[in-house]
Amino acid sequence: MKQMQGYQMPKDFLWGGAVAAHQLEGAWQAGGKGISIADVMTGGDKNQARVVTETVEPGKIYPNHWGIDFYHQYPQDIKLFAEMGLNCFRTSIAWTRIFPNGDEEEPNEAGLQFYEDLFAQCLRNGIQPVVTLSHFEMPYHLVKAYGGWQNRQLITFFERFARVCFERFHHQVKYWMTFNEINNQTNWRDPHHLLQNSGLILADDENWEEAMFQAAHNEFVASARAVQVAHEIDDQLQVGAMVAMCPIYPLTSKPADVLKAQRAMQTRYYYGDVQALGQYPQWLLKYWQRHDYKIEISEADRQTLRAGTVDYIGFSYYMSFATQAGGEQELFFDEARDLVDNPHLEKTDWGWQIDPVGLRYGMNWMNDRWHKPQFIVENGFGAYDQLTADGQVHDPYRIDYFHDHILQMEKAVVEDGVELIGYTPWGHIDLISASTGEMKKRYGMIYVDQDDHGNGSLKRIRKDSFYWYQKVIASRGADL
Ligand code: BGP
Repeated sequence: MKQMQGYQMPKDFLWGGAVAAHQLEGAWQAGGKGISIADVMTGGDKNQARVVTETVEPGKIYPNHWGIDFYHQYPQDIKLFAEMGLNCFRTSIAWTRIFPNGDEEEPNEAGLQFYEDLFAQCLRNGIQPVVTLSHFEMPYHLVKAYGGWQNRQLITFFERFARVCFERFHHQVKYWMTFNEINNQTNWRDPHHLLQNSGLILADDENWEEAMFQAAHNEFVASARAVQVAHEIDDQLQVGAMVAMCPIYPLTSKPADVLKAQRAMQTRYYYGDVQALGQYPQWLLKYWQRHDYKIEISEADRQTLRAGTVDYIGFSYYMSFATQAGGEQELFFDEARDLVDNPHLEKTDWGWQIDPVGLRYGMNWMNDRWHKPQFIVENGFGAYDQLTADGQVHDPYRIDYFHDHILQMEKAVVEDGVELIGYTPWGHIDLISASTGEMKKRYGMIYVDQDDHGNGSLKRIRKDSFYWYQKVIASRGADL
């Protein structure tokens, strides 16, 4: 295993773990919860997009229905997180626990109570909750009855949801994020991802790009309203964006490759431009013009975007990509997905290219561009873990991954001066994979005994990485 002395992070640095409600809570119908988009997505296979069903159909597998039963087991789980040394815990609030259909006037008290109790348990254990409002789990009713985020009415519904959460939890939760990986909508046009990110179900002849731009715009306005509302309620609240940071490098130094990589970065990160800088970049306005896209943006929207810029940039970091120019085709959105393997990098079993230096690169890139504090709210290594005969899980590969990434993170902070609020590795307790619906794609430092079909004792077992991270946190990042 690697050993290298890291830098010590400041005393108030947040060391945590990150999850999302639908990937671990289970109890999909408890306490008056409504049906979310995650509830109608079946389990998938490795690297296969998940299937969205019209309703919950008997005989199909819906792994989000059971998660890892965190809904019932959280009191003990939080204690285990405290034993690990976490001082923060990122989770999301399932919108459907608070507004089961999304468009009600009044919230569901049982849902609010659940989160109040969960956050209280965190605080009792010295753990500060960090909350994402919408993490791939919007009410399915808003998809079916309103067409998802293409519809401006959702701005009102989301604002109401955000207000209720800020009012109820502002004494317990300081750091918030609005939409998880908001920029992931650019990358995918398959039904699973369009639904997961923006609640879009499109007919074959609909222009996905135009729909995606409108949906993203409405989310930007909703997010900016949420920032404003949070600050009205409590000026201590910090509301962040959440972008998926996957740097895209030019495969070679050929100018055409470099230009293509630059444009791929522009397409992926214009979301951050809007949320951090309060306006759309020029190249995108030109792009809409050329394609004759009519995106409904009012003057009031523009003002809202300017007034509701985020307080910090939350981001996930798993991998980087490379790209190369080909032919004369127009660059940008479709081509932003036109990615090639980087011959200098290795991959996980799911094909994600492992690039610790890319984390430092991405942090510097965002710092130069958006000038906001940052918060690494996801980073991790999905792997097949083995429960061995000694009843343990030995995961040196995960320790190596974290070692290398945390070291680069520390360099970005100490050597490059990036302001970083904290670090919450993804799925520090095993949970359901968002992209595949599998349980066997494990990220945790805590093993959960359960298979892809929901069979297992649900017993929690500390992996080797648990003890390693415990030691890292105890030394504030110096002992890697
Ligand atoms: C991010 C999501 C998470 C999470 C993670 C790992 O995109 O915000 O919800 O699941 O990636 O991805 P996966 O579970 O598909 O391996």
